[in-house]
Amino acid sequence: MSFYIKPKCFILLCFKVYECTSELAKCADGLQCFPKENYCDGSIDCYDGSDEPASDTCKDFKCSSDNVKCKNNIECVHQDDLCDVYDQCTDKSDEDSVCCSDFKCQSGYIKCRNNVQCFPIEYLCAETDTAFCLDRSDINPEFCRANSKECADGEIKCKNGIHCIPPKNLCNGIVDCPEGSDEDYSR
Ligand SMILES: [Ca+2]
Ligand SMILES: [Ca+2]
Ligand SMILES: [Ca+2]
Repeated sequence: MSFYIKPKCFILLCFKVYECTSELAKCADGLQCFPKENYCDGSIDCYDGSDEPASDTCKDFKCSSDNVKCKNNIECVHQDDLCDVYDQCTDKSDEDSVCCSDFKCQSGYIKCRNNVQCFPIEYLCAETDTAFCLDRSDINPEFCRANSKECADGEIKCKNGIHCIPPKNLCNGIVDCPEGSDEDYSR
């Protein structure tokens, strides 16, 4: 008995009977699975393109619970992707500056200084030169200090007034505060 399976045979027999897990849907070719929320999201997931059917079908399609329709009424965009700087809708309506300035960020996100984009609060002055906000306010120390939260119970604020570290990270030989104040012996 041979355990070798010819690729073609494997694809036709095994993939077609392969069930997608609950958060996934089958492409029309019966071979691939794709995340359900990627149906009518404007980018092709299935090799056969069946997750992006003719626009009429997508127009009638109701987005799943965490998703909303783009202005073009064809694509769905996840709520987390609204006002996040990146265009998910091909018509860019998920980043519409008028809608975004009225848009309240969800918990865990804050508005950039431009009041348009939302970004994850942990990105606030994260140790990177790459800004998330188009106005670069998320890496502006003054903006970060104004928006930084109180440290959690038992945590210590870094000298920059922005980041918090647990006490065990103080003088442990590893720089945890971006400006290195946790390893500053003069402190
Ligand atoms: Ca798709
Ligand atoms: Ca977006
Ligand atoms: Ca440290």
